[in-house]
Amino acid sequence: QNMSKMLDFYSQFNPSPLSIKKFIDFGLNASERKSFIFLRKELPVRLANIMKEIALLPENLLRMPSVVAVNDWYMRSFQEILEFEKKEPDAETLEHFCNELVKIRNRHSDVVETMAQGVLELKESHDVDHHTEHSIQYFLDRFYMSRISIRMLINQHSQLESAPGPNRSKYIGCIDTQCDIISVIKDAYENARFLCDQYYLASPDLIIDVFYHNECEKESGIQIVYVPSHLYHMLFELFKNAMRAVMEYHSSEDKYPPINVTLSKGKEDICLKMSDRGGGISRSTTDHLFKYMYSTAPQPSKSDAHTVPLAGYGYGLPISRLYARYFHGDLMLLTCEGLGTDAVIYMKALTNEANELLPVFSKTTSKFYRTIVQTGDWSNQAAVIGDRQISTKM
Ligand code: W6P
Repeated sequence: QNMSKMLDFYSQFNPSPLSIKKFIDFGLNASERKSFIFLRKELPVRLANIMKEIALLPENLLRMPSVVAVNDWYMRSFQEILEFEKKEPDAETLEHFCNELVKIRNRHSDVVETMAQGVLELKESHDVDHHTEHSIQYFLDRFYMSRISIRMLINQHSQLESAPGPNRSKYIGCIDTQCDIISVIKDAYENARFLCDQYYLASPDLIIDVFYHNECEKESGIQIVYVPSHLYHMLFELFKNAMRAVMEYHSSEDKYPPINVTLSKGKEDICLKMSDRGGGISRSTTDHLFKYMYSTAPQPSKSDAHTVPLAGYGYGLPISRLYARYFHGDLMLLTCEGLGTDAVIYMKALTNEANELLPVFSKTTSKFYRTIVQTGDWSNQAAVIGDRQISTKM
């Protein structure tokens, strides 16, 4: 019907990625009216682009009740925004639009958990082959990234009015123009430590070291124009993992090696390295830490939730990496089994290079969902000496 025609129409457009610099210019100079006119096109474009990909998911996943629910939310929100296509941008419309955005934001607040539930429903009812798992990984990275970006747009719009004026704060929407990285680190550390103390009755100390490319910055400390809530999310996740590793690895001792955070600022990048001496993990395990299917285990029941405060990897790591990549940064793990793990967060130091990284739907996107997992062209098994069997090529 009309719905699928509108989806076809809006999915033809590519999303327009904004840089942090553009978000700031927008917040300082643009009127709410200008923002409205941009969003009433951009939001349907971003929604349609990802809804087209939902439709490409393996059929048996699409049938799972949780996935049906998520898809319904997207269709409703898409339609609600289309209501504004031809409206006059008067004060009444602007206020109505803002209220609708808040409604939509609330409707989608549990999307991550609900999608995870859908994947769980699939796992419990079907055998999931490698190909399906690969498609789901590919999709969820794009889907959650799309969601991060749409929420960013909604947040920036709904917080526009708080910006102008002579005693403007250092915030533009959820962007902090003087984000003090050290205090975000300390905040995330303290909150993770609280959970760690509750569970293990002790916790590792934190040591922070800072390195500057530009000596002058010693005075002010390392500041960055960034979304502090995104940085907090990544750090809290990394601290929980690091603390758990340290506490478990040194459980028979009464002293725990500290967690070291090394912060550095160069010309292009701001780098944050968190090193724990929690014994590391094997490379074979490391490969799995960013996989949604691997992390999708039945959640501990609500009743024993209080006993596992530093629980599981969950979706924490893959989503943290999306937050890092969203503005063209990255998150990496380097682990030495028997020693410990380094987790590194990279952020762009320049606001005009911190561009949104957005999934784009195109005719070729569906290929990624169809591609058979590549047949290996490197050997992957040790030969059994004396085994007479000769393996044949397909
Ligand atoms: C570990 C495993 C891990 C994941 C993420 C961050 C830190 C750590 N430490 O042992």
